[in-house]
Amino acid sequence: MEILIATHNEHKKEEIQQILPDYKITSLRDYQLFDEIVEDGDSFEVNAKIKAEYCFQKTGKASLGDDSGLVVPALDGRPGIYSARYAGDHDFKANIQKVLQEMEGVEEREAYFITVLCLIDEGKEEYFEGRVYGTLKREPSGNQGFGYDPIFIPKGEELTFADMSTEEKNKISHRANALKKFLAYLKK
Ligand code: ITT
Repeated sequence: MEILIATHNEHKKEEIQQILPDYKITSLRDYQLFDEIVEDGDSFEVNAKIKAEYCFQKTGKASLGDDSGLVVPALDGRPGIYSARYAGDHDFKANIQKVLQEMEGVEEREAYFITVLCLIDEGKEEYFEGRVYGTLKREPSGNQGFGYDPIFIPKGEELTFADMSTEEKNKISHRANALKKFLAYLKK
């Protein structure tokens, strides 16, 4: 069975494919859809829905939007829904530097990643949320993964997500936790 992910982010597509090996995971690129989707919602839910709706309207296929981000309570929840463009548009290094600068001298280093998935199909709109809690390292470490992975150490671990193999990250990540709920829904 195919699951169409409303994303331009190939890292996400690869992670989702690894987490759901029994499904054929496709993305916007596979449908030659290169428009920028304007994610101007004020929550992860709204943005996930915007992506899924765009995809469903264009293809008529059951579409899954993934809106994710890093939430830092000591920064009043930032970067949050602004994670992709916090300092520069998908400039992972600049975004990490901005978070580290804002966290200078801050002792409370708890943070979490969140993924909200929105499934849109004929007459259907469903949401699935996953989180992973952890702490922020003081300098980046590792070169696996993407985004803020080099500064995020999941609870109970010593390595950052970027120090881990994709397989290890995918066992415990926010995205994996949301996809588990999605799978349970599919199997209902
Ligand atoms: P699409 O909208 O096309 O799916 P995107 O990268 O813009 O791709 P988001 O709007 O969900 O996706 O933005 C998420 C940003 O949050 C992303 O660019 C990363 O900086 C960060 N992020 C999301 N998931 C992450 C993960 O698993 N590890 C590290 N950073 C992540």
